[in-house]
Parts: sequence; C-alpha cells; structure tokens
Amino acid sequence: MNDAAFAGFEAFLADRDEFLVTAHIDPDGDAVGSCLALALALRDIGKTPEVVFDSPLPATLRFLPGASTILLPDQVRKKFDSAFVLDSSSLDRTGSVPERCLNPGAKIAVIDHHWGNDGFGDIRLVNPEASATAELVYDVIEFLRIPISPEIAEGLYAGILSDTGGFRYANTSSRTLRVAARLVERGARAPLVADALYATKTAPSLRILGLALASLETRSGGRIGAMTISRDMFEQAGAAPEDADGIVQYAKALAGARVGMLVQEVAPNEIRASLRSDGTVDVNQVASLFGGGGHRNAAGLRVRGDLQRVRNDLYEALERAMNGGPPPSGG
Ligand SMILES: [Mn+2]
Repeated sequence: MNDAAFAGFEAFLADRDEFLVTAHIDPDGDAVGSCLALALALRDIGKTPEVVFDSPLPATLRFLPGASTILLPDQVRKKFDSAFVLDSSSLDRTGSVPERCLNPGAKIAVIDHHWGNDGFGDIRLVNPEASATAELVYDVIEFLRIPISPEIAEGLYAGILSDTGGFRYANTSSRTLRVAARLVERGARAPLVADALYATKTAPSLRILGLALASLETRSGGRIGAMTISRDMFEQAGAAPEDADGIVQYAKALAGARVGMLVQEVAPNEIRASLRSDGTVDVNQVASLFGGGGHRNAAGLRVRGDLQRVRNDLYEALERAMNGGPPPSGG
C-alpha cells in the first residue's frame, strides 16, 4: 500500500484539531461505520471530530457506537476548515454538507474505494480493491498507531459486513476476512452486528418489504427483476424511504436475474433507484447515465420525474447495457 498517502494523513492531523467527518447521502453501513470509527479514533488522540450526514441514519444502524452524536447539517453551528470525506466517489455525493458546513478552501482528506472516484480532495487514499472504505480506515488507524478500541472495531466491522453483503459478494477477499477477524479480536461483536444489519426489521420496514415483494416484475426474459415502491405504498405501510433499505437484494435474488432493481418514489416526483448486478452488467455505468454512481455490481441514482417513466427509462438503459449497445445520447 502507498506509504506516502498514509504519511499525508499524519501531516494533515498534526496541523489541525477540528474535523468534519462525512460520507455519501443515504448513508449505508460502510459510510456510517467508517465515519464513526474514524471519529472515535480521532477523539482518542485528542482531536475534535464532528460526524455530519446530509440524510438521517437508517434505524438499523443506530446501534453503532457513537451513532447518537451524528448531526444533520441543520444542527451544525459552525463551519469547518478541515474535513474527512469517506466512501464518496465525488464531493457531490455528500449532498449539501460541504456547502453548509465547510469554509471555502477547506482542506479535504479522502478515503474511498469506488472505481469511479473523480480525484477530488487534497489528501487521498483511494483503493478500489478494498472491500469497504472501513477496510481502508482500518489501515489508516493502524498506520497512525491509534489503538483500536472495541467501539472503533465495531464500526469498522459493520462497514465491512455491510459492503460485502455479509461476506457474500465478490469483493470479499482473504484480506477482508483477515481484517474482519482482527476487528473481532479487538472487540467487535460479530453476532450483534450481523443481527442488526441482516436480521432486524421494524414493522414499517417489514410492511414495505411485503408491498415491494408483491410488486415484482420481470423483464428481458427474466434477466431483470424489478420492484417498485410508490408514494401510496409508503403511506400504506407507514414507512419512510430508509425503511426500504436493502429491499433491492430481493429483486436481485430472483433466479436467473442478472440485474435486480428497486425504484422508489421517495417524495412527489423524486425517484430513487438501486441497481444490483451479478457481475455481467456494469450497473455503475447505467446509473451514471442518470447522474448516479456506485460500483460495477451495486449502484444507485436519484432523479426527478414520473415513477413509471423513470422505471421504463431504466429498463431501456439496462437492456442496452446487457446487449452491449451504446449508451443513449443526450442523457
Ligand atoms: Mn463503501
């Protein structure tokens, strides 16, 4: 690994005391676990970090050590000159946080594992081979010789477990498992994290899951499995968009599907879509046609528009990607 990048972090920390720590909108287990673990480590060496996300945490992640200290941009009383931006392929992915919480010219340190990372930031550790940003935060904390407390270990473990789908995805390397083992040695509660991420559902999230499952549609002779959640369905389930996190896995679970898709109307005419691929279709490229992004096998996007129309546009783009055709022009 690149020692110069690590030394850059050491110098960045030496000069400063207060840090904004943030990650992408609609934060997942890796975004939240990485930010909380890094913030705990910074606190342990006498720094003052503040973790801020543009959107609220999914209920399933509120068990993570330090989660109660996370703020929304509205709750931040000052602007920062230094920031850690984690698990984000571009600064835009963090939503309104930079604009609302950073001074112009603020120094930004980036830790990320997205292939499409656009090169933003002043100090960068970007390694697409890493299973999760948490794996890289682990490396940074080790390099800085900050002791890994049980709380830090648990955040990092949650990040890795989340981004590997419970050690099931192709990004699960032997190194990933070795890091995870070390985190359990340092006190991460593996059964509790697994239970929270994969076996705990609130009543609204179970109800919205039921409605989403019933909406299953197949396209392209079963190569695409798609589920749709309208505003009405959210209302009927008494559910919020974060209650639908992870439902896309069920669309992907359809036997024979190369792509699973979940399309949700999260607010009137505001559509969020999640895409999961078996590896034969680059859904990051498809999502990028709609201004979104992610990884080859897992990507997301948000657009304004009509639910059915966006879903049909996505079917078309996915079918084009599966058939190896050119992307649509002017999109
Ligand atoms: Mn990640």
